[in-house]
Amino acid sequence: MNENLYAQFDMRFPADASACFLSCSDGRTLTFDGLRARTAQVANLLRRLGAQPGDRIAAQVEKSLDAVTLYLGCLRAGCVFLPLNPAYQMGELAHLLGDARPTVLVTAPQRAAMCKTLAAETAIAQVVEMADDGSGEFRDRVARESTNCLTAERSGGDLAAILYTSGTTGRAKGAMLTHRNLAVGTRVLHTQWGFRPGDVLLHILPIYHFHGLFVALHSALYNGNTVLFETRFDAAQAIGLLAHSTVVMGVPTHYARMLAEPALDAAACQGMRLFISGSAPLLPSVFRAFQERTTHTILERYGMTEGGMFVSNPYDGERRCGTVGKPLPGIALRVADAQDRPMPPLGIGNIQVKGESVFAGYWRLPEKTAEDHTVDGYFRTGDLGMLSEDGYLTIVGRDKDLIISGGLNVYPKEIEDVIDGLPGVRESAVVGVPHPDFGESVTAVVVLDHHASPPSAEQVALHVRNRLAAFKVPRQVYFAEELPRNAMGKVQKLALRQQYGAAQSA
Ligand code: MCA
Ligand code: AMP
Repeated sequence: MNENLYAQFDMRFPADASACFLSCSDGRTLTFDGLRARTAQVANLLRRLGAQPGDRIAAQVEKSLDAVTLYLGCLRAGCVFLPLNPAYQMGELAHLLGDARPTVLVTAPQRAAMCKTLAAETAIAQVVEMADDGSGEFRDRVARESTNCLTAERSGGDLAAILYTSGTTGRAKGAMLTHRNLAVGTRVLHTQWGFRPGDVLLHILPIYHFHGLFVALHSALYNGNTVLFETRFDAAQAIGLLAHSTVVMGVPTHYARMLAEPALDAAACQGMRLFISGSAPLLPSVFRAFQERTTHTILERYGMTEGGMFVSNPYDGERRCGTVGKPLPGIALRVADAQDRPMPPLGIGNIQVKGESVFAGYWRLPEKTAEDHTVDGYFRTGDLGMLSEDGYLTIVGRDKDLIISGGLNVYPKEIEDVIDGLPGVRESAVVGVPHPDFGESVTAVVVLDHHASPPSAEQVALHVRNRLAAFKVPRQVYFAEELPRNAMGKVQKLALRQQYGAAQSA
C-alpha cells in the first residue's frame, strides 16, 4: 500500500467529489475534484522544476487556497514540504534555507529579489513567485500542467515535512515528520475528537505551523469535509461564520479576542459542536467566560511541532479547566525526574513522550536528536508538568527558555544575540511578561556600556525589527544597571519576569 499521506486522504474524499473542500474568505472555492486536479498540476510542475522524491520544497507564502494545493501537491510528488513564516527576515531565512537546502523555493514577489540572492548563495535551483492572494507566476505555471498524475509511492518512514522550530541556542532546528507520523496523529484525532460527516471546520490559523497546517487541515482532509478558510483572523468575522461551522481550532488569543466581541453568545454558536484550544496555556478566566457566554466548554489539548498532539481533554467526558487532559491513544507519556524516572502522581517534572506520531529527529542534527531523547526512547519536551491521581496533565511551566506570544514561540537567546550586537549595549535579557491579548509579551532588559551615544528603547526595538520577524520585536525595552544573577552567574529570568511583569501591570 502506498503510505503517501496524500493517498491516504484521497481515499477518504467524499463519493460526490463535486462537494466543496475549501471556501476561502477571498471568495474562491475548491471542490475535492478540483483539489485532485490542482494538486496533480502542482506535482507535475514540481517534477518539471527538477524536484525528485525526498527533495525539499520551501514555501514562504501567505495563507491562500494555492498555498494549500502547494503543500498537497508537494506530498503527491513525494517531496518534503518546508513551510516558512512569511514574517521571517533575510537572516532568519538564510539559516533555514542553508540548512534545509531545498530544490524549489516558492516566495512572494516582494521577497523575490532577496530570495534569488539567497538561492544563489545556498544553491537552490528554482525560485517561483506566488502573490499574497496566490495569483501570479506559480498559478500561471501550474495551470499549464496536466491535471493527471500518479501520487509518488512513499513508505511510512519517508519524510513528508520538515518544520523548523527555534531552540534555546537561538538557532532554529528542523523537526523531521514522516508520512507515518502525520497519518497516525491524524487518525487518532479523527476518532478522539469525533469527526463525522457534515462537519465544517472554521480555519483561522496560519498554515506555516503544525497547528494550522496539520492538526486542522488534516482533520478535514481525512474526514472529507468542508473548510471555511479565513486568510486573516478577524474576531467579528469568525463569530459570524460560527453559524455555518461545527468545529474551530484556535490559540488562546483567538478565544480572548472572540470574547471581547459582544456578538459572541450561545445563539451565535448554535450549530457548533467543538471548540479546541492549544499552542499556549488557556487562562481559566477565558475558559470560564467562554463557557458562560456560549454554553460551550473549550477542549484544551497539548502538543508540539515535534510530533503534533500528545495529550487532549476528552470529547466525551470531563474537560477539566487548567489541564490539557490525558495522553492520546498511542502516546506513552511520563512526568520524569532529572534521572528520567517516572514520578508518582502530583510530582512535578519533565514531560516525556514516545509514540508513532512523535517525530523522526532533527534534520542533520543527530547529536541534538540524541540529547533530546532518553536512553529508552522518550522525547524530552522541555515542558514541566504534573499528572493528577486520575491521569489529567497540568502544564506547570517550562524547563526551556521560551516565550509563547499569541501562540508563536519566541526564543529569548535569538533576540538577546541581536540586541547584544548593537553598539552601546553591554548585555541584555529577554523575558515574557503576562499580556492580556498575547498571553505573554516579549520584554527586553538592556544593560548599556559607557558608549558615547547609547541607544534609546526605540532604537533597540528598531534594531531587532530590522533583523527578525515582527512578532519577536520587544514590545517593551527597559534599561538596568545590571542583570540579576545567581551564584553560578546565570541570569535570573524569573526575577526579571516578576519585576517587569509587575512594572507593566502597575
Ligand atoms: C502578530 N503580531 C504579533 C503576533 N501576531 N506579535 C506578537 N505575538 C504574536 N503572536 C504582530 C505583528 O507582527 C504586527 O506587528 C501586529 O501584531 C499585527 O499583525 P497581524 O498579522 O494583524 O496580527 P494578528 O492577526 O492580530 O495575529 C494575532 C494572531 C496570530 C491571530 C493571534 O499571531 C496567530 O495566528 N497566532 C497563532 C500562531 C499559531 O498557529 N501557533 C501554533 C504554533 P507590527 O504591527 O508591529 O508589525 S504551536 C504548534 O503548532 C503546536 C503543535 C501546538 O501545540 O499547536
Ligand atoms: P511549538 O514548538 O511551536 O510546537 O510549540 C510547542 C509548545 O507550545 C509546547 O512545548 C508547550 O510549551 C506549548 N503548548 C502547546 N499547547 C499548550 C497548552 N495547551 N498549554 C500550555 N502550553 C502549550
